[in-house]
Amino acid sequence: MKKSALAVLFIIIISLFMSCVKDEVPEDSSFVMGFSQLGRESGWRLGNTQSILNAAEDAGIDLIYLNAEQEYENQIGHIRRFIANQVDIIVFAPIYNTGWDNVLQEAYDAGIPVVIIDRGITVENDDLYTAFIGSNFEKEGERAGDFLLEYYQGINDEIKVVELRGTENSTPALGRASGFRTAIKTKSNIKIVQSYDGDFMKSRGKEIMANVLDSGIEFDVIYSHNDMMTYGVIEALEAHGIQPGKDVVIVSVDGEQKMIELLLQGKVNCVVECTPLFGEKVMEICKAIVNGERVPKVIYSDETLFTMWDDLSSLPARGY
Ligand code: GYE
Repeated sequence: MKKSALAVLFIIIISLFMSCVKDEVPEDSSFVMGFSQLGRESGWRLGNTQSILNAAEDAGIDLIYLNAEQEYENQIGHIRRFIANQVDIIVFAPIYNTGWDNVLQEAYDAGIPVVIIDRGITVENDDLYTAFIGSNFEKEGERAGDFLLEYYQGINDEIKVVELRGTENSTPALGRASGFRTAIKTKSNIKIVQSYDGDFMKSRGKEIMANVLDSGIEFDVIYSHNDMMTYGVIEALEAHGIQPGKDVVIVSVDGEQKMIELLLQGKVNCVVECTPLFGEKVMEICKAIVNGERVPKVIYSDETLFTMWDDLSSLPARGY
């Protein structure tokens, strides 16, 4: 081969190599963060992803973002890929509570710190992750229950609650179920008569509500673990000529903009806030970890409750 042809070939190979490297490890990096998001199942989730992407960009952190599309196996694969790429830190929102010990041991052995965001995990050795940033789901469940205690104050008839739970074995579903039970235990006439796995999906919310109505089960309250399922519940109730928020008391969790509007319209009675907008916090904590600083193990977001009794006229746009 001629020398000039060889030179051209060399340049092509080098530029191909550079473009591959660029995909995985962006230039000018302060440090590289691998981020595995669990899915796109809700407005909450989209808001959370955007918050992380924006905050990483603002902080000048090089982010490798992967989405698991609701598959646990995908998330395991993401973490292994981040380890192989030797990222500086791994951030992930785990779809389930359990099943992470082995892969996190691999990250630990590779010396890569891991920050858990949004949903928590249970591992045998808590040293396998450095910090958790997200919500206190137990408290959210308690707030939902406390609202009912107030709403039914002085009423001693039996109050029948139908519960729609989030994804099985996810910490928001576990905490929102258990916190709620803790709160309503203090008033013996409020009872959960049915509880269903709605997987945090609008379609499941609608389907479950339609089945409940067809079955003729009596109920006074719907407690739904997230806004998406609640949208489905509302559609099914309205299709049956039942007025949500009036004929049936509705309690939802998340506080998406659309849900606050339904609260203002009187179609929902109470919305427990769960904020997805903690991207800046994640970047701040990850920077500190990469710089070798000590950080708190658990960092909860500040959250509140919106009810039919509140004046929400000056509530700022929710941003999700
Ligand atoms: O409530 C729900 C989303 O993990 C807290 O996941 C999050 C939950 C949120 O699908 O809408």
